Amino acid sequence: MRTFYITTPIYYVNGEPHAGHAYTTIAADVLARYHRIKGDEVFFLTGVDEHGANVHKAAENAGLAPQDYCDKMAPIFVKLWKRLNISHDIFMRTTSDMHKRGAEKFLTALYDSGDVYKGAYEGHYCRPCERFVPEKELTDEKICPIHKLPLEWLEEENYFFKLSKYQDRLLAHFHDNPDFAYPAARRNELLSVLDSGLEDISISRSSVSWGISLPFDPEHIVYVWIEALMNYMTALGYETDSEQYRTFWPADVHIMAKDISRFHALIWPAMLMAVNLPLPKQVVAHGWLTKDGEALSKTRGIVIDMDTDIDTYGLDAFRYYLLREFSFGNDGDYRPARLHARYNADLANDLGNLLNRVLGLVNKNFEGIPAPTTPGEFDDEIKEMAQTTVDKLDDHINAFAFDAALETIWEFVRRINRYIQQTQVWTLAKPETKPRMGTILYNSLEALRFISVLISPFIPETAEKIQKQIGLSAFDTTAEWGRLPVDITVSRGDPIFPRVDTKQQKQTQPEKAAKPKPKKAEKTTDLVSFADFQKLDLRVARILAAEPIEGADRLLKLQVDLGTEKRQVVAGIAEHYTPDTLVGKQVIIVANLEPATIRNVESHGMVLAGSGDSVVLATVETEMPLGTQIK
Ligand code: ME8
Repeated sequence: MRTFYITTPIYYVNGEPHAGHAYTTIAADVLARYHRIKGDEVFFLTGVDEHGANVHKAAENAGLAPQDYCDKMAPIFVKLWKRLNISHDIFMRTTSDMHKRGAEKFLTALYDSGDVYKGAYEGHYCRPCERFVPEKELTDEKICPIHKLPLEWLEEENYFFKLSKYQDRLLAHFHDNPDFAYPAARRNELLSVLDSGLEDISISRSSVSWGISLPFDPEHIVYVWIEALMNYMTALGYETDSEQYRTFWPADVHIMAKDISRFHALIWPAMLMAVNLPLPKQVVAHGWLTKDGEALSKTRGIVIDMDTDIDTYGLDAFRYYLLREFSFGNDGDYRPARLHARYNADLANDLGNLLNRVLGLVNKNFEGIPAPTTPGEFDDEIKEMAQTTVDKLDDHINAFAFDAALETIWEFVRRINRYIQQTQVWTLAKPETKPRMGTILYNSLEALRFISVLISPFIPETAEKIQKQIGLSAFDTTAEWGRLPVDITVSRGDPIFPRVDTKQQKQTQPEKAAKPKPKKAEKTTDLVSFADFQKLDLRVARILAAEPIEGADRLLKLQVDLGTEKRQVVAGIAEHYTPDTLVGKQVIIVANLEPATIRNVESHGMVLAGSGDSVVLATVETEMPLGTQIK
């Protein structure tokens, strides 16, 4: 059996967990769940980093002894992971005995390797990073390049690790394993650090008291970062060389944000090289989650209110939004209005309505799931697409492209909606066409079962609800066509994504971007004649490309295909859609609007969108030929 060991960072307990921590942990959870359904033996680690000066200080501020403080904070993380449906196998704490003993064993081995020496250290120190900032990273202002805070001058007697000695071996490792540090932007950053030369690093602190003593000199406390990295091994039972340790080490994936990839992809591998242990296979770093374009900061009030959004839309919508909206390696700006739009469009409309519709038709026309006796047009295409979706999904997940993975699944969801439409299945209830109706509904239900398997790593509660409504008694994780039994009773089909009251959303989500809407309603009571209405040429078009317009935050320049011609249209939707999410979408265009020049950009037509608390593009329920007229 193949094994898969995945880790998140162990988070500092000097503050409560926030949406940034949630993002990494949910992404790791998706990978763990995906590998489980593929049949791999999975070990998924998350946990907390409890030592060091910052945690000590937070304990003092809280008026608690450090251990008592950690004992109070750790359960807050556990509680959040439970709420977010995280399926970790271990919640690691660095104050545990297992970790302490394992870290001592590792430190002894490191010392015995001959790569540790004692020396004096003086330099510019960043408290939040708990590290000396190397000379070459220093600016004239002497501020931390990560935290942008002033650095302290610190002089200490420290133990050092000969990191510089591993420069060439690390370079060779990067070259032999192009995906070791991932994605490419991170790899290139780390390669340039390597190219500019590594300095030895201090691995102990004599000014810190909250931590683990060096076994070879108990006067010194191990530097919290060096200790924390070892947790990935101590958690498995490295100290006793346990069966679990031998099964799962080396880790397949260490996942984190880009702030800490140097520790994981340079220092940690060098430490492992020194003690002759295998290196983790991949160090993967995603971008920052921001709010209104700014770094999250509790003190500055830049926070993401996860609780409200989960209460309003449900956990799965929150998980879906985080993974679908942002491209994994890049920074992503969190916008409740976009969560709202995704909820309505992708979840409630595309998926929820499909399930409801199919179950409704089965209930109305059959006693339980009908047998697929009468093949016909489109059936083979659907079956093939089910398989290609599985394959494409695998490629995307292996590349950590969660957004593309979900888009691939949703292409299949939309294809099934179109299948229903193309076959006009609801018209086939007459006795002579009923066997064909049964076959189409069987295929649609089997497609929904497939979809539930594929979405289960991302939105596990929804996946289970779907299979339950289809009538399956135990969750079937196998993506093989034709496994759906016939004659079982489907349920009534309560909406899996019920309508969210926008008033409730408005109250709980005071949005910076939300502007009072002009009261158009009174005006629209003026009636127009049918002849006037007919003057409008509304057509289905596809967005081919989208890009921002310099100096116009609300506008996007779109290239659209109307079937017979291509057009450029300016749309005021930039606050609600990022360009990459628009490409490929079918929209409705007012094709005979007078051309206009908006901010020096020509616009030939107008894209229609629902415009209320959020802005959602108007589209057709299932895909239609480009240029189709809307009447
Ligand atoms: O660095 N966007 O702990 P930490 C995305 N204890 N991810 C974010 C984020 C944001 N705005 N903010 C935090 C430590 N994260 C050490 C780790 S591991 C051996 C020791 C996530 O509490 C992201 O995963 O500062 C980032 O790398 C991590 O939290 C930092 O957590």
